[in-house]
Amino acid sequence: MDQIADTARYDPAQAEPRWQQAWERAGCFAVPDVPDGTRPKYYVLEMFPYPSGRIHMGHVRNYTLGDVVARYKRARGFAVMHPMGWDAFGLPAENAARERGIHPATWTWDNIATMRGELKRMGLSLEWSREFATCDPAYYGHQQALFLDFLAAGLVERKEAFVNWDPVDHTVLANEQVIDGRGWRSGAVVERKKLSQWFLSITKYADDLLAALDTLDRWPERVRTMQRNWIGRSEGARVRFALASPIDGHDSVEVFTTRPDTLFGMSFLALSPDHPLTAAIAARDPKAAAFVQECSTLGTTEAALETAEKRGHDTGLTVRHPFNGRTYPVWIANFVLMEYGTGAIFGCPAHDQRDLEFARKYGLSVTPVVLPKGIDAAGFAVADTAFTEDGTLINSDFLDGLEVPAAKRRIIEELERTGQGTGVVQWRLRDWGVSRQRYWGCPIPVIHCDACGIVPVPKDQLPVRLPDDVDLSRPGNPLDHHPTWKHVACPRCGAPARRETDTMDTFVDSSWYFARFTAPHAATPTHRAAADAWLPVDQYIGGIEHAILHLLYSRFFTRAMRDTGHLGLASGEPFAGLFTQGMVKHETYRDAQGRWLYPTEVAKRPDGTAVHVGTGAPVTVGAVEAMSKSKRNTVDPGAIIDRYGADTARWFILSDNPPERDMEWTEAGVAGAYRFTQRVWRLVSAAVPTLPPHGAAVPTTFSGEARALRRTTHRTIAAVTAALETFAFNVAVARLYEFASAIADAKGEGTDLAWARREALEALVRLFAPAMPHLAEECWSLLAPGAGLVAQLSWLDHDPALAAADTVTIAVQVMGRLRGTIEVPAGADEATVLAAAEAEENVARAIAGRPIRKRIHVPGKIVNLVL
Ligand code: ANZ
Ligand code: ZN
Repeated sequence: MDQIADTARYDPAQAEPRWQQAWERAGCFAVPDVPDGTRPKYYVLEMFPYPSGRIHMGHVRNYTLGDVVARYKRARGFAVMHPMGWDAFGLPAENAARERGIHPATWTWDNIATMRGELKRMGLSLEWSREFATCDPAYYGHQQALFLDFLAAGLVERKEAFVNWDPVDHTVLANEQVIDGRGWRSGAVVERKKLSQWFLSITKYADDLLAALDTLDRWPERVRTMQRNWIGRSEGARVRFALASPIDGHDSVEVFTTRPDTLFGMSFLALSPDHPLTAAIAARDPKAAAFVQECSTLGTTEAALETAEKRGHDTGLTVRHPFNGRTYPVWIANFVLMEYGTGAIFGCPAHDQRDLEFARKYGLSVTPVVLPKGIDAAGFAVADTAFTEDGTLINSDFLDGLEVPAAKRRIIEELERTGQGTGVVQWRLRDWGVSRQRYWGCPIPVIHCDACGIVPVPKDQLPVRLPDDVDLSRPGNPLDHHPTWKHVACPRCGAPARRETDTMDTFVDSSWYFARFTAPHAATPTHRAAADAWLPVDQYIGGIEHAILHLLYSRFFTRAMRDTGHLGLASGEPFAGLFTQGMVKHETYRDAQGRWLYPTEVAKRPDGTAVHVGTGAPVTVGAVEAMSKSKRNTVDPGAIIDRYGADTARWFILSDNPPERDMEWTEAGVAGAYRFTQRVWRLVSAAVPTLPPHGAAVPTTFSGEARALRRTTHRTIAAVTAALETFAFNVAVARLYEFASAIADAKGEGTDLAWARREALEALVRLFAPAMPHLAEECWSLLAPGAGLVAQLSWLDHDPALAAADTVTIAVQVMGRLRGTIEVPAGADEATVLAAAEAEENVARAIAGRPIRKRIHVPGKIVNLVL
């Protein structure tokens, strides 16, 4: 191959695998489990992927961001932990098994193999020796050990809870398997059914999980707010209402309220369909029973209840108000949850929108008791919007005239004094139900014995492995109807006993993987020295969709692991820094029949219209939306890498927008990024023969052009460094585009400029290396043969003296009109500036020898001469 052709075009397909091997051989990304303390540690982690089949652009964005951080921090002298693994349990594997007859394990491991290959092609600086999949008994066995330790520490409980029950398939459904109140497979109306389930006691840490959010100053405020709301601490009161006539031993109902101040605005009392009193009522009243039955077909989620139409049933019972002596009707209402507060409420329609809708629907009274600021009591009425803000109490006996906070305090005092209620703190956070009646998850390591009750599996019998031979074609829990798996001898008394057949919620798997990564081969769940040295994760990166559950569960797990001796993490916080990336979007396309088309099926024309590549038929270009399989607006990362190389994909994905915002993937954008890789390659390869050798002595003097180029170089180093420190990766990219142009534009000759050009090119390559690591190595090997790998170089520092401006540009006006500009040394005195201004050619012509009456000088900016 001749020399010209060799350097004329950069061929990523040939270069990228070569550099990936070079990094691997040199062990560039390996760190010890227990750091030797010579370098500070930095743990960067992207949320590990679910092995769904292939990687998508969201992965490309996520892992590119993490890789830029990892490579940058490594160059900054940190020992960087950057691992990768697989969140490998979950329902899709079971579905694939049902639909295609592939064993969930086969499906999962095949997908992992494919996706590992794709990730490797991206050139990520990962330490693959730490890789694991959560479906591997070598991982989930340790998870079972953690579960047993939590159980012993009182952090696991068995309680009754409602599940979605499919009465035809005889199976528990996940919320997403309930579609419009029906089972997704059977189509049967789903029932709410009570089952004994395992719960992790996350509520024990509610206080700390809330308070510690204030310390997470490297988390997005938005995420902290979402967590705060989810934990939902509210102060309120429990109020007891006496039933006018007792029924079945019930003589009162307790409600929970956050607005005890509105007690005199009461219009009804409402019970949850699952309330014990409701059951007593339904036992005598078939209409009430029918209503409860109707409610049980709703989903169990709060969201389902929020959106469902508010409905109620009047029981005919009444309760007595604690203070005003009146009685109010007792209803059963579908929007009252049994799991929150006491499962009963008092309704105050004037000040609660839901109560108002309910009252209007059933013709119940609406009495305002809080008056908005500056409004006259006589002119205030509530129509169809409840007034939920603070104000002054009216129509409320001894509360009249008080502001809301004072009224709350006063009524709680009064309730406590008369023994009719108490002030309480209520949490929205529930204990975490982890029981799932599925096969492809981590078995819960306990045994049920008729004599001994619940018996933990002895630790030396872990892992409790999933059986391979399961029948997924039958409905129900495959572990439960497996012929032999569940039948074991009780570890305590030896009598025949049964294994727990529930598996754990897959959120458990992802709640501690980051700790396991620090010593993935340890014989215990963690290796204390490793975990304590590496945790917390310094920078965690992932999607906003995990802002609540995954992060909260992980924060619970690190606390529970700390309290059972698996971690030393005093703060209990797993992730010191969190970054949530935006989505990758793409235009959508449809043909004349309205069918979605893939971008690869569409040719765009210069005027913005589009046609089908095969048929030439017109295509409608639709909105730019998040890439999704259903709209077919996806672009396959593998195809992009085939065509342009990984660096181009990485560079484009960083360039478009700030990483926390959504970005649009466009063909033109990728093509532009690709052209840049070629331009850089040409710039470097054309310059190399003209440059002094790498490491040549600094010339003693520099001409103006060389000085200017050096200034650009050092300013760019400063700017790119600042941008990388703050996740402003698009800014770094923009500065590097400008820098490359500035280098190309410095066309002069001379040894000083050649030296400055080498300095600039070396800086360019090292600055873009975190983003385009392969191209950087290829350029570097040409610029500095034998000088090692860029991946092993330390970061560049800029020279502040060189970066500082040595001249400034000043605008010169005559009688307020701009006549010219002058270049003067930075910090030049006024006399020098004015002399230069008056001597400027155009300015002198405008003055035309006339006397100057006044000279106005704003240093560093402008001179105005008044004639
Ligand atoms: C009377 C009242 C008057 C209320 C008013 C609000 C406004 P947060 O803030 O989320 O804690 N509530 C209590 N238990 C409930 C349950 N199990 N299911 C459905 N709703 C329930 O919500 C507390 C408020 O939600 C409580 O305060 C109660 O309604 C309702 F002007 O009591 B309130
Ligand atoms: Zn026993």
